[in-house]
Order: sequence, then structure tokens, then C-alpha cells
Amino acid sequence: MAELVADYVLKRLRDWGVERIYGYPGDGINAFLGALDRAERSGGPPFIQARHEESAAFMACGHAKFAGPDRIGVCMATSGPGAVHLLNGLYDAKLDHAPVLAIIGQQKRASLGSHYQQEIDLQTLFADVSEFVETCMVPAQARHLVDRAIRIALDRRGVSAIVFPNDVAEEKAVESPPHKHGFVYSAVGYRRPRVVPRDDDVQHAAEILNEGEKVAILIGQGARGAASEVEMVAELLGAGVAKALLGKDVLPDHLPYVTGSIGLLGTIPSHDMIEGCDTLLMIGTTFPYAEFLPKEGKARCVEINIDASLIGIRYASDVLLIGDAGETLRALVPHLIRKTDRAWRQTIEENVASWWKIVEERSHQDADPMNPQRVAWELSQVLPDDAIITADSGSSTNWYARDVKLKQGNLASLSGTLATMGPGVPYAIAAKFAHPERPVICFVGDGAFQMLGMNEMLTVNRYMDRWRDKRLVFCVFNNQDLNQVTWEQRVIEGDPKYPATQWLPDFEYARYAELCGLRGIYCDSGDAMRGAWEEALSADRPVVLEVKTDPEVPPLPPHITLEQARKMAMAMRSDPERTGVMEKALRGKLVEFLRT
Ligand SMILES: Cc1ncc(C[n+]2csc(CCOP(=O)(O)OP(=O)(O)O)c2C)c(N)n1
Ligand SMILES: [Mg+2]
Repeated sequence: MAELVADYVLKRLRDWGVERIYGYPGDGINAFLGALDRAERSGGPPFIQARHEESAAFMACGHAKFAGPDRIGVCMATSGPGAVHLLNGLYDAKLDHAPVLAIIGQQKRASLGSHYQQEIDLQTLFADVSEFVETCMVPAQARHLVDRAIRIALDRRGVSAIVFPNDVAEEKAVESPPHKHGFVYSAVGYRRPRVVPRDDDVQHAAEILNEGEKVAILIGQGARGAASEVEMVAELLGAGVAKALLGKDVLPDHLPYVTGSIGLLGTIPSHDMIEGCDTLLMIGTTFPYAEFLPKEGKARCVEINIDASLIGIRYASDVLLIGDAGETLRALVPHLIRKTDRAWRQTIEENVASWWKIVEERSHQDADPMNPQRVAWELSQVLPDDAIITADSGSSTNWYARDVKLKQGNLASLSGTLATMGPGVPYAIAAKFAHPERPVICFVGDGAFQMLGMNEMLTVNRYMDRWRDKRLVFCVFNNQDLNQVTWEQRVIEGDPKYPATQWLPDFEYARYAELCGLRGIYCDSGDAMRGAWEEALSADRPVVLEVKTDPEVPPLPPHITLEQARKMAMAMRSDPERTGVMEKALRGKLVEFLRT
């Protein structure tokens, strides 16, 4: 049989080093399904069937985040409904700057514009989410569309989408178009260029950093790969390092001057460092909440970002260094003078040490039946060095951000910018495919698990034989509540918890896991939590670790403003959980005051 466009596209993806395609079938991609079958005998890429196209897109995004620098995640869906389902996962990739290629089916060319079944204007639908979107109308287009889509997604760290009407995908491939006017010949390949700022700007940045007496560093995911340079600069400047959510795994939490997360999900030492600094060095971050940065004019600021569109957008920085983090810091180091007065750094280290004691004490406070912070704390005690951690969006994101103590070698991510519910489980599955020899741990709320995660346990069952090392743990926080929002209602709106919107149906997740052929472990006691983690991390198959946690333990921001306290008091007038909430909020805060 002659090679079809669909076969050719898969071959081109192989040439690009694409490892697998996450997706879900439909008649818009029928030609690809046959081609995937044939490709299995010639080296793939293999098709991994998710339970929902949104999950498939999250998996592609997870692949891009965990597989290594400049590796693209690929997802595939059918026309109409399949395409629409992909969108949220693709937006997650767009907003977190993860390179993803979406291959989407379309109805036959002749039917387009006729209000045909499953006909959606895909070019328009994907225009906003994509850096590059194009419809393949004739076979000779396929080669350059694949090449450009992947190169653009990698270079711009975003989403590319190619739409294939099914009848084009099943035509005979044209690998090398005729050498005639109107035809083009594209190439495979992408290597990220070195991007370094100008010498005089580096010099200017060094002057500002040398003049600072209290330097704070804030890193984001753009600092990934530059850990040793960040450490060197922090040492020279006598600075502490705070981490935006997506930068959590850039530096280990065991370093004494790493103050941890920042912002609403932040730590006290990060908050105090930013409040007290006179100079700020921001590296590869677009941390959104500018109110957690110094007041304008209060600190001088040097910022490094590889992307000019993402620099100078949160603080009126004095020097904007457009460049790769590692390269730029290496250029900066020879100009930096080691600070001889280490008092600022010492204060930061003391605050960090005292913070970890607060975290430990808060996590051990009684709750009914279990304090969710204990789940994170005990994980930190047994976390394998090579573990990959994913988190969903919810109250457990707080515990992930603040309480989990990452080690050198851990990888970790979540939906940092879209902050969508749903990606925790699919990210973990993609991480396991990308690194089958490493343990993978997912933090997910019961709401998110019910929304999308539960279904994917069937996917885990289907593919777990492919992973030699079976350690894959889905830690489900069963609090029967959309807890993060419940707390936002209380603290931001001053409204009591409204069970009609917030309460979740109870469900036995550990038993469900067994039904899915996985291991189910249930834990509702803080003292049993370490044992539960150890059991989960040594199981002979993937595990759902259901933790029954107390929704009344507040995911407190580092400092409550007067306004927040006022709103909270208002909410408490008629909150159904008023007694427990007041008591537990107060106890959590007391630990902090007793320490400081
Ligand atoms: C797709 C989507 N829908 C709604 C939200 C708003 N939201 C943010 S956190 C949250 C609660 C999540 O509940 P759950 O997964 O049970 O975690 P919990 O906060 O209870 O720990 C909601 C509804 C969102 N971020 N994404
Ligand atoms: Mg919940």
C-alpha cells in the first residue's frame, strides 16, 4: 500500500524524536488510526489512549514539562467534540510555556462550510491557544506544517495545532513536492540558541546587586537548569532564594537559605525576605501577584528572562537582562563582589529554620480526622531522591507548595498559570511514561479526582505493565469539599461555606482503586501517615492513597491582612463549620506567634 499522508506525518514525527502521542479516536482521525497501527511495526510513535481528550492534552503538557528541555508533547483528537475537549489542556500548556503539538481531525474538505456534522471552525477555535495553527489542505503541505509546527512550539514554548481533514490524511503522501513554483521544502531540527544580554547591561546589573545590602532572589521555572549558578550568586550576594510555584524543583528545600514558596501559597520567610529587602533579583519568573513583591520604588531590581515579552511586567525593574538564566548568571558572576556582611543572610537562614519548625508543629496539630499538612510533612520524611511530584489545583496545592520539602533530584510541577483543576493525574501518568524507572507521586483533591482523575485510573491499569518500576501513587485528599474555594469564599468574600456549591459526594477512593486493579490504601490518622506513605511507595502496583483530611484546617496565607480578618469574621457569623474553623485557624496562627 502506498504511504498515506497520515503515515508520512507519523514518520516525520519519528524524525523529530516524538516519543508518544496521547489521544482519543474518532472518525475525523480515522486515517491516523490505521497509520498508527502500521507505525507500530516501524518504530511508532505509540498511541497512548487517555479517557478524555482534556487528559490527553494534559498528558502532552506533562510530557513537555518532565521529559527534559526542549522535548515536545503531542496529543491527537478527532474533529468537533474531540477538538473542543483538548482546549483546557492546551491552554494549560500555553500559559505554562510547555511546547505541545496538537493534531486534530476535521471533516472532509468537500463538506466544510455546509453546517456538516461535527463541523467546527477549528482554525478559529485554536487561533488563540496556538502559536501556529494551520489546516493541511493538500498532501504536499504536510511536511512543512509538521516541521514548522514543532519548531515554533519548541522555540516559543507554546502550542502548535495542525488540522487534517480526514480525506487529506488518507490521500497518497507527497514527501518531496515537485520542484515547481509554489512548492516548498522544509527541514527537521531545532537547537535552542544561546541568548545572552549585552556586556554593559550585565555590568549595570552587577553594580546594582553589589550596592544592595539586603538582596532577595526570586526564581521561577526559567531558572531550571541554572541551579548551581543561582546557588553561586546567592552565596556571593548573601541572599536568600524564594521560589515561584513552577520553580519549586529548581532548588532543593534543604538549602538553609531557600525560603520556599511566595504569595498566597507562600511561606513566612519568603514574605519577610521580600518585605525587608532593598534589592531584588528575579530570574525566569512571571509570578503573577505583584502585591507580594516590594512596593514600587522600595527595592532596586534586576530581572533576567529569556523572553522579552515576559520581562518587566510585574515590577519596575532597573535592569532588564534578556537572556538564558544560566548563561546570564555566568556572565554576571565575575562582576559580583562577595558581601562580607552576612547578617542579612543569617537572619534569612534563621527564619527558614524556624519556618520548618512551624510547618512541623502545624502539621502535628489535631484535626478531624487528620490534618492535611501531616500528609505533606510525612511525605517529606520518606520522599525518594528521584521522585517526580505532580499537584492539582486545590487546598492541597498549599501543602504541596509550603510543606513538601523537595530534595536535589526531584522534579515537580502543576498548572502554575492556568491553575486549572484536572492536570495532577494526567501529568503523573505522563511523568511515568517519560521516566518509567522513577517513582511518581500525585497530590490531588477529591473534587479534581472526581472531575477527571478517577477515569484515568483505568488508563493506569491498562499501561502499568509497561513500567518496570511500579511506584505511582495518587494521593487523594478526601475532605468532601471544594476546600480551596470554600476558604476563598470565607477570607476574600466574607461569605460562609455554602454546602450546595461546596460539598462533594463522599466516595471510597481506595476501594475504587482495587476495583480498577490498583492498590488502595486508606489513611485517616496522622500517626499512621508515614507508614501509609512507605507502604504506597513500596507497593507492587500503582496506588490510590486515600487520605481522609479535615476541611476545617485553613490554608492560611503567610500573613492575614486586616481586611481578610474582617471578611473571615463576617463569614463566621453563620458558617456551618464555625466552631472547628475558628479553633483550628487560631491554633495554626498561634504556633507562628509562639515561635517569633
Ligand atoms: C477547571 C476548574 N474549575 C474550577 C476551578 C476553581 N477551583 C479552584 S480550586 C477548587 C477546589 C478544588 O477542590 P478539590 O479538588 O476537592 O481540592 P480541595 O480544595 O478540596 O483540596 C476549585 C473549584 C478551577 N481552578 N479549575
Ligand atoms: Mg476537596
